[in-house]
Parts: sequence; structure tokens; C-alpha cells
Amino acid sequence: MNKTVKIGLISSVVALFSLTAGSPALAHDELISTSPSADSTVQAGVIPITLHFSEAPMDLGFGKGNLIAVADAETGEQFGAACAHISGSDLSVPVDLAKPGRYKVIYRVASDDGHIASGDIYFNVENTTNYQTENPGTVCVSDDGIVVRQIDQEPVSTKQSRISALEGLFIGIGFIIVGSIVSAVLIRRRQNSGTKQYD
Ligand SMILES: [Cu+2]
Repeated sequence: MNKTVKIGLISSVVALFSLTAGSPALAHDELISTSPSADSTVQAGVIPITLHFSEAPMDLGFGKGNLIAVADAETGEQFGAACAHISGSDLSVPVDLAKPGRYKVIYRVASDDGHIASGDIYFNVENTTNYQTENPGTVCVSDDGIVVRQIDQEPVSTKQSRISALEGLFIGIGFIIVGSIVSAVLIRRRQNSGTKQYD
């Protein structure tokens, strides 16, 4: 690449960046801080999840557009519906959890230009108080008493098959062993019948 082309390319890239950086269309809600904070460990119980954004989300109605869902970090199984209360620049929802483990908070936030941004954070639950709950998951009831049910929504997170890489490896080895035995038996039989034929 010659020098003129190189300089031309660099200036175009710089020009493009300076154009887009100031564009208000790209000013979307950014996640600033969370509670529980990412990768922290909290006690089992009714845990308030609060996500603080750079600007106030656009209110699209309870259980629509602005969503917080909680799922098992390992299996992806979602606990309860996805919903969020809006307060200033915060989205929040209480989540009732008893089972110790790692959880994933998945969010969707609507900017005032209507674009939806999404992301996730993880936190851990420990249970040293023997806390128990009948209905683990988010408590999706609006201030007006509107209840959002999980079965009425598209899932935000779905449960994955629990076959781990190690289990997959053992299954693979199992197939190879069974396959080798079967072919060994078949070869032996063919050889035997061959011997009989030419005896
Ligand atoms: Cu936008």
C-alpha cells in the first residue's frame, strides 16, 4: 500500500469516527452500575435487583420494552417473568431466590429514541439461613397491581441441555468403543464364514 492511499484511508476512518461520535442517534442508555454488583455474593431471600443507566429509559408499559429477567447461570433456566419498574434512570425488580448458586441477570432497556439495548450481569447467591421459597424468581407485579406471568411472555432465557464438555467426551469415547467392538465382531464373523466357505 503506498503512502497516499494509507493517509487517505486513515483520514477517512478519523472523519467517520468524529461524525458518528457526536451523533445523538447513538446516545443510547448505558449501564452505569448495578445492585447486586457484578460477581458479588448476596444472601438468599427477596433480593432487589437495580440497574442504574446513563439516562431515563422510555416507559413502554410494565413488562414491555424494559425487562429484567433472572436465570440460572449454568443451565439458562429462567426464574419468573421478565419485567422492570422504572424510577428515574433505574430499572428494578425484586427476585425471590433460595437455591445457592450463580445467577444471570439479563436486561433490555428502551432508549428515548425507541432503540432497545440489552446485556447481562452475573451474581452469586449463598443461603446460610436455610431460607426457602415456594415461587423462586422475579416478582412481576406493577405498582397498579398488574401481574406479568412468565407463560404469557416470550422467554428471555431458555434452559440448555445439561451435557457438559466432559460428558460429551465420555459419550464420544463410548461410541468409539462400542463401534470398535461391533466392527471387530463383524470382521471375525466374516473371516469365520470365509474360512468355512473355502475349507
Ligand atoms: Cu437509537
